[in-house]
Amino acid sequence: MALDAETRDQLIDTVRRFVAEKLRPIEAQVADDDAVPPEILAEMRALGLYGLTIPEEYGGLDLSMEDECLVGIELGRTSPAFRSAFGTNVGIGSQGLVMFGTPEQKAKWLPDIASGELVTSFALTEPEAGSDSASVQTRATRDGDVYVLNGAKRYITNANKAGLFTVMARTNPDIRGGGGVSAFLVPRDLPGLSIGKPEKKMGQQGAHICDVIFDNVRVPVENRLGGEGEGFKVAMQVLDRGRLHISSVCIGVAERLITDCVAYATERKQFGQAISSFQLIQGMIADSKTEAMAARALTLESARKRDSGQSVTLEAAASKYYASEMVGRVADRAVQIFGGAGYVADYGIERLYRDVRIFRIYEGTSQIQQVVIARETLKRGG
Ligand code: COS
Repeated sequence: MALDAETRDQLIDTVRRFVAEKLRPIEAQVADDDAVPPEILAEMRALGLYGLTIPEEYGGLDLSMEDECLVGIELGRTSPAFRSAFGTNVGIGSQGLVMFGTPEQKAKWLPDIASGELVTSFALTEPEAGSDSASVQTRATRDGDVYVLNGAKRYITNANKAGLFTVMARTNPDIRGGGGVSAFLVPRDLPGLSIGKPEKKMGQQGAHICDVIFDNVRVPVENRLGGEGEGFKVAMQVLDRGRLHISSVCIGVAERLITDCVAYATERKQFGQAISSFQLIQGMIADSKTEAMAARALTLESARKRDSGQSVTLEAAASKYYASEMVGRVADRAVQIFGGAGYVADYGIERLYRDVRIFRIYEGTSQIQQVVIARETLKRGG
């Protein structure tokens, strides 16, 4: 549901101030500690950030895709690790339940997801099923009124904090592709479910990814999300939405970096003048600005299309492809404009340069987005 313009503007203003006043000052500390302080997580819960996309009847704000992207852009103006703390509740960890859950499933879990009491994770990727996500090998074998889950998931965001996982597992081993896969809502406390240690990563310290291991985990039949064999399509539709959300964060980071570049280039003097007066510096700023504007236009247009009820598989892939590649170029130019200062830790530019690298990989690599864009374009005849 779309907020009225005034409420939407108030929300965006509140998030912008929270980012500027509370999050930006502690970016470096969060990266050093590899943890977001508990009092900041509590403030995020109080602001309603965990429930941005959860329907109002379950305590969320029920943002439209466009409004979610506008908030995502604001959240992008700081270290992406902050957004990640509630990103799975807003996106891939909750949206399968929101889109395909039964009324009973929704009533049981969505209120706690919206409030942030319950953190959710999306468990699709496996050691042998990354881009080829239809080939998941985690098995779910029916045994009376339970499914018995066995297997391992990899690089699962927020797994170490999650109380509920949306797990894609193979219910029919005779069907090799997505048609043999079903989705399940799996509470963390079921016996046999264990979590690996957080991986050491290139960037986004403070956000964690871990393995999730299932050893004869008995999941009640009523926890299946959608019908048997529908799990892959659940995952793909969740990702259509998630890819637009990630695009918006890429835009926010790019806009922040451009602002930082302008401030630095205006103040930094070489050859007796501010480096912003040099046309070669201006050229980099112009390229970054133009590309960030293009990504914003593409993503918001795609979000509005989704809000009007249309399929956005192509548009979400195109937005994610363009916005994630764009922010990589913008971050690279930012390091160049800052020069030596861009390479040392104090200025935070090298940290954002590392942080944005994952955007070209998770929720589908750029190459997978190209595959999706090409397939959809061929299907549509142009
Ligand atoms: N919405 C609804 N249905 C979809 C869909 C979408 N966005 N994408 C695919 N499907 C359906 C297809 O229509 C097809 O249905 P039928 O069997 O009824 O025809 C089925 O799902 C299988 O689709 P497809 O044949 O395209 O599957 P592929 O195995 O070729 O793989 C890609 C599709 C590569 C696009 C998919 O595996 C993918 O997105 N991979 C990347 C996964 C990813 O993002 N991982 C990150 C992990 S989450 S952080």
